[in-house]
Amino acid sequence: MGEILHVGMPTIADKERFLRMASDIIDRKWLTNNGEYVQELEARLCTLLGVKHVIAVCNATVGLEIVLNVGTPKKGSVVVPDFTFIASAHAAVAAGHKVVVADVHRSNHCLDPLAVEEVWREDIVAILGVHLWGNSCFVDRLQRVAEERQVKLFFDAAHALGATHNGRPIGSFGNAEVFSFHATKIVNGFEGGAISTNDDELAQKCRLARNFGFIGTDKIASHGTNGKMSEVSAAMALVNLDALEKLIAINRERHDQYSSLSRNVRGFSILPASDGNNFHYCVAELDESLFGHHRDGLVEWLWENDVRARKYFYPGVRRSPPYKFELLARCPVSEALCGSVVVLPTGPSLSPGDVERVVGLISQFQEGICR
Ligand code: T4K
Repeated sequence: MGEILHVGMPTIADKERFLRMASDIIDRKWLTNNGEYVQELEARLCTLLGVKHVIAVCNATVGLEIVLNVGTPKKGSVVVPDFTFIASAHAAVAAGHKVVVADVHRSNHCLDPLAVEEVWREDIVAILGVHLWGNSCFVDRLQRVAEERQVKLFFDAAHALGATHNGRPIGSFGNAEVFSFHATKIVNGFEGGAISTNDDELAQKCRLARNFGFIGTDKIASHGTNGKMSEVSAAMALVNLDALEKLIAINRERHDQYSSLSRNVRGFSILPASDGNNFHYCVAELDESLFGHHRDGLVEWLWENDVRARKYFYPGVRRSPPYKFELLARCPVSEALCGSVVVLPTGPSLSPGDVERVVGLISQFQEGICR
């Protein structure tokens, strides 16, 4: 037994600096609603992502809800991948749309443009690609589908801060992209998110929607919600943003170590990260016929040994009760992944010895010397 290892243990890159910033916030008595740190974070992200506008929000789910609401010309259906965190679908519904699920591609677990074509129907108003695990989507092909069908294209980039596609930062593609600063993400702001876009009009609509539709103190220009980011979240995100490159480098080392050690485990392989990945997630696929055991048994064994591996994103969108109306949708790749993926603890809180321990436990389980 050792320390409990989690997927998504929060990183706090510089506690002292964060505490000084928290103290400033208290002294300034400006706690939320477009405060100084929120504005600084937005400016820093504009530079990092190479976009004209960043709108910081309270979390990615609300960020997605805002862009899917104000960024589509009318209500209709939004295509989402079946294999994603449920927030991608929930946001579409919260924005007043219906959900149409499409399958993902084996190579990167991201929305498959061919599957999008297969499920096409007249009422679709937007496609929501998800850069799952920091793997960039098939951006160009999705863009082509969106242009041909004259619908909007958005990206859920909750996993992808610091990742690139063909050398260009994720954040600048489609009509808008949305990041997460949840505690478990590569840049943690306790909670938080950001919308990035080059579209001036959309940016303005998102800013209004983030703050109930208020212009100034009394005038309500549009419908809106409370999507504001607090100053304390922005301060934490700023502190961690400074460590982004270092975090990617450490994640990459852990990823390489998992990949090389797992080569000795039959039927258990680490999903190769796409070019430009931030390596924040370490995702394994288990082939039951070669591994000799079901995925769930392995996850149980790891938990018994204080390794909190996860079955993300089981059971998939269409097998989650609110979306069962989509059960007839054919998603064979997602279906297989829901039964075979294991997400492993990684990040700076793990030592190389911890990675050895995790892979050692997986080997022990396979060899049946676990009970
Ligand atoms: N799109 C995608 C593709 C996403 O993955 C997500 C969120 C979103 C959109 C929406 O983003 P946000 O609205 O959250 O900004 C989590 C998170 O709540 C969620 O943010 C994340 N994706 C999803 C993948 O995981 P849980 O319930 O599985 O994780 P949770 O909170 O139990 O944390 C995982 C482990 O991390 C814990 O077992 C222990 C450790 N942990 C967690 C927290 C919160 C800590 O050590 N300290 C902590 O403070 O949902």
